[in-house]
Amino acid sequence: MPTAVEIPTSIYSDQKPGTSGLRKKVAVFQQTHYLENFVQATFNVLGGIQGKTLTLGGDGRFYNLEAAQTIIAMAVANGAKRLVVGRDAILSTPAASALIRKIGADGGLILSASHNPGGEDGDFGIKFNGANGGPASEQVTNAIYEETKRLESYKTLSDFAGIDLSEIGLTGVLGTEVEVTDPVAVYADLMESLFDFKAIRELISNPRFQMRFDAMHAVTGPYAREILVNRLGAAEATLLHCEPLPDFGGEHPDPNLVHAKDLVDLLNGDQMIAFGAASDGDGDRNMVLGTGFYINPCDSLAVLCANAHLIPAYSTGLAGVARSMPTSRAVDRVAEQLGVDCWETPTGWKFFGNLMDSGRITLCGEESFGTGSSHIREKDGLWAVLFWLNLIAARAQPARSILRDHWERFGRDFFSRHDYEGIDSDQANALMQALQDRLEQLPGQEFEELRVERADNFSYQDPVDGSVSNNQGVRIFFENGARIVVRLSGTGTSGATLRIYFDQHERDPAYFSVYAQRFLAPLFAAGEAIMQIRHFTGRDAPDVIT
Ligand code: VG1
Ligand code: CO
Repeated sequence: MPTAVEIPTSIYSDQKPGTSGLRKKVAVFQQTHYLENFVQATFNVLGGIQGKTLTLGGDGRFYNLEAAQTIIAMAVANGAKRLVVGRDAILSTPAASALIRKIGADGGLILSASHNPGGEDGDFGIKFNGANGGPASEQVTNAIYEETKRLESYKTLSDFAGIDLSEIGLTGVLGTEVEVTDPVAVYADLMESLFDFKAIRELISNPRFQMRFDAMHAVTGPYAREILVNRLGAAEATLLHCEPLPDFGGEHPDPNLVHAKDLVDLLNGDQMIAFGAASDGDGDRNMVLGTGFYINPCDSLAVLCANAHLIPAYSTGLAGVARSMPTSRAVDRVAEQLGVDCWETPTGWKFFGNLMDSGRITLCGEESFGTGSSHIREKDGLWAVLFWLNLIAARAQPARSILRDHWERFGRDFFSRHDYEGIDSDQANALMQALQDRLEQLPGQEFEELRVERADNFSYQDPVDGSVSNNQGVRIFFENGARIVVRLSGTGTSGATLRIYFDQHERDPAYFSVYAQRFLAPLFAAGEAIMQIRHFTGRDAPDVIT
């Protein structure tokens, strides 16, 4: 018979959540009390979870199941009323958000390190989402961090053998109902309510329209099978790497040109495949490809906004739109034409939550392969794929010409992000500090024939709760309209990752087909001249270019 017990603990001083939850190496999470401390701190910040309903699930990576059992025991010992857990402790991030909203839960815990590699030597992560289904705000994550530094004990169960998570069902443990649920159904039903499944089914049944979806051995496999194959009639061959593996097959489950190279090569090599897409570890990111080319996420967001009226769920129009600051300004042009507001927020989905809850925006996105809408409070990989399929069906045009038409209308916003991964933190901080020290002197100066117009360090004030987030990245604007943004990643687990974002608008169709890396080369040179990346990091070239 399980009994609730209180276990004295010692604190860890490194439990500060980053851009999206707490992410650490698996071995760090496996330390005694490490996970428990973070979970108890979260419960405490919520004012306890007595009588509350929570969801629980993750992306299926190594340590997912063990962590889930630990959390179940703690939730019971802390007096939760009801705990709804995805079968096998699986819930993609968007599915968790959908489930929280559907059942009116008080929140949920998501076990994921998203696009970070998994496996015993890989990363693990955990984050808390609130009753709106969205990531906890910065104030809440800061409060959790403060609580982890003063915690003295946590509550768990003794004599608890765990719950059988492999079968759907209901178990009472002390006063808590623990329900194991189908991780896919609520999400798949939601998708079916948003899009024209009939039109997509017809498109997919056309033998000339071939597509591939790459789940990268991560969580979206079962979701893609249910939605694309079972509900939309796609052939089994559509699914690539759709068997989830705890180590994601040893790969990096990040849908970009580098890590989803198999899919990119397929779309480049096989002229018969009209559409390709991939998703990340926890299913909230998407990459979309047409035959022989890739759609930059910033462009994807702009296209979705410009065409939203063609989709059943958005046929009455958009309340407004938003993008993270480093995302290109392509969507701003669409918003202007639609006559709706366009908000610019710091990096990370948590900043979109208040805008959606207050009805200010309907669609939003980030350059990091994240797009979504107010149907949930997370970015949503398969949603974006279905949106594109619905558009291709409604416009009876391939992805490529939809994008081309968009550029003809709005001009093309060339965009690229250069990542320097695993650099020494001191070097990265020195680069950022040197840049900030020079910010005021930059306007008027010329670098590689590009003159700086203004430069600043981005701050955001939330229009709903008034909270201010400072130091969200350095922005350098040039007189020709180009922009460079620089910031350090908040999702890595070793060293620092320097992210540099470049964008420039072009109206002349003669340039639309130029390769982005070539078009932006003068801006890259100006960036090097200003930041001296080579000098500070010793690196000659970025590790990842998108
Ligand atoms: C990165 C992306 C950011 C995204 C975050 C979480 O953060 O740049 O846009 O919201 O990952 O995405 P950072 O701090 O490393 O730049 V995911 O798919 O990990 O939930
Ligand atoms: Co993710």
